[in-house]
This record gives sequence, C-alpha cells and structure tokens, in this order.
Amino acid sequence: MRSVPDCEVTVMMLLGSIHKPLLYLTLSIKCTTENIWCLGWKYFRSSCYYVSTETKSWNASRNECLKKGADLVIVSTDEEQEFLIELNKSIWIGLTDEEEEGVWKWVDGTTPTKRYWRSQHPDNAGGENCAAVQNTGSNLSKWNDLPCSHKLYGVCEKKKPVEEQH
Ligand SMILES: [Ca+2]
Ligand SMILES: [Ca+2]
Repeated sequence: MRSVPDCEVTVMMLLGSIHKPLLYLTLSIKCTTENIWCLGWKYFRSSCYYVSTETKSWNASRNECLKKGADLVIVSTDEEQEFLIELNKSIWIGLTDEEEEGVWKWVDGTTPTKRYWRSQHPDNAGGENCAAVQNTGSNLSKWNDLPCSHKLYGVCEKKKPVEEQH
C-alpha cells in the first residue's frame, strides 16, 4: 500500500557566515498532475481517502466529504474493505437504508455488490439506517447498521479523475 502519492520533496537550506548571517530555505514539492489530486490524503488503488479527525453523525460526516469534493466511502472490493478495517476505527461508510427500510444503497445510488455485514446485522435495532465498519471479529464481515445520529469517524473517498481528452 502506498500511503502518499508520488511527490518529490526538496528542502534546501543555506546558512551564511557568523558575520553575515544568511538563511535560505527552499521547500519545493513537485507532484505530477497524476497524483496531485490526492495530496494529503491516503492513496490506495486509484482512490484517495480522508479519515475525519472528529467523530460526527452520518449526515455531518457525509457533508464534510461533499465539501471536500468527495463522498463517504463506497466499498467495492475485499481489498478496500481490508483497507478500512486496517484504519482500526469505527467509521461511517457511504451506505444507508434511510430511503426505504431494508433497501441498502450506496451514496451514489447503487446497490452493494459485495456485502460485509457482521452476523445478525443489519438488524435495524431500534431504527438503524446507516452503516459503519466496526473493527471486531477476525474476518472481513464488519459492517453494522447503527442509528445515523451516532458519532463515528467518517472516511471520504475521491476517485482518480478521468484523464482529460486531448
Ligand atoms: Ca434500517
Ligand atoms: Ca445493527
């Protein structure tokens, strides 16, 4: 896993003499246009991820992602699910059945092809319409439906932009 995009960081420092103190500090970060869109986020398999620093409700977490030009994470592969588990936090993912009870949809309107529910979930216990990855148990099945007002960390996902046509 690469946690940072390919950027070249150069720091140059030049100190002058005691009689003539000089300090030049040059910091340059060169990124190719291929990876600058991911700068400061975690890069993993053509997507970029941001883990919130504060716990928030599902809606507030989603809004934070939208403001950043992203959305709550959509889990489409085992590797991505594993990546989220490795964050070792209880996190909101972009999955909800708020619109119709029992009909789970990703934030982009699609139906999950892969599902990683913990056994006996989703159980809608007391009205639970938002999905989280909760790091308990030993396998990939770590989704739990929770009340959307619960405060958890949010993980935003940004897809690699499609190459511009020339
Ligand atoms: Ca529900
Ligand atoms: Ca549940």
